[in-house]
Amino acid sequence: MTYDLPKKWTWDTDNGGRFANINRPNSGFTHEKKLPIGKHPLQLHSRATPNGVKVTVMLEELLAAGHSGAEYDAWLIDIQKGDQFSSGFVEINPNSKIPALYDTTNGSRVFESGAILLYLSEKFNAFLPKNLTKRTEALNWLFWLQGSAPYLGGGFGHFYSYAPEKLKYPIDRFTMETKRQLDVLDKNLTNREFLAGDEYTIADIASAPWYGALVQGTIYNAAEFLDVSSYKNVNRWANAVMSRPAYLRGEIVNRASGELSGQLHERHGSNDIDIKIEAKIIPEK
Ligand SMILES: N[C@@H](CCC(=O)N[C@@H](CS)C(=O)NCC(=O)O)C(=O)O
Repeated sequence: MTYDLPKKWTWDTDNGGRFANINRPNSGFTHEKKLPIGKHPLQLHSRATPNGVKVTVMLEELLAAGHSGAEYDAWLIDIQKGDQFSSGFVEINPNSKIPALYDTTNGSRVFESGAILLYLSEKFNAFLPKNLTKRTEALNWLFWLQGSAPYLGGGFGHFYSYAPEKLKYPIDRFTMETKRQLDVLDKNLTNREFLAGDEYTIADIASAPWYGALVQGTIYNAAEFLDVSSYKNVNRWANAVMSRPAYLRGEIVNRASGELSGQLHERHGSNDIDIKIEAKIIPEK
């Protein structure tokens, strides 16, 4: 199918795509609504998509490492309903995308998941090496992830899973790029336990919900199509990172889809997650 380009593009509000109801060609808030504020130092407004999971895993890792200042309230932003366009959310993220964080201890707003991971690692001095060369290697992979994942999610995932029609050109283009990225990761992990070396860092926390979930078949249902089992090192790394207790805790926070019993819309204390874990309702990996 070809597209007869008009001279000037106009917004077709009824393009049939899965996100047609929330996509718009402009920014800013659509309705007045303040964000709630809970009792903990950190207020997270998010949803358990791969970008959201990065942050809840980081917060659970910090708590597991004894940083009690990382206690947080996690509020659900229902992006399908347009919660990201409230005046309160736009105040902390003018880009209207989850995740966004508000730090009540100093009034900082933090948006962009990579910036949130960096902010938290600097605030708590954790999951980022102090040595400049090692720190830079971790940041190399963090920035690599932030630049690469949109080709996986917005490119491959969108055209393979969500677009109203299966179109060969974009699927081939983004499949090629996704496989190239998996190969980059696989080669990097040949002689390394983690992405930046022998230390677990925010680069791993950022990447597992995307490329780890991809090879484990939990996003886009594309394991066979992409032949994910051939990326042996990525599989080994994903299994190690994604079986960490903090990962298993973080990945259910702000979850509002899938099995009803596995959903945890809001988190206001560790007990909210404990109950889910004890009931063993987190799906087996
Ligand atoms: N670069 C951003 C991407 C965030 C993003 O794309 N969030 C998606 C969910 S994964 C979202 O909020 N979508 C809602 C929308 O597009 O209106 C980040 O890393 O934080």
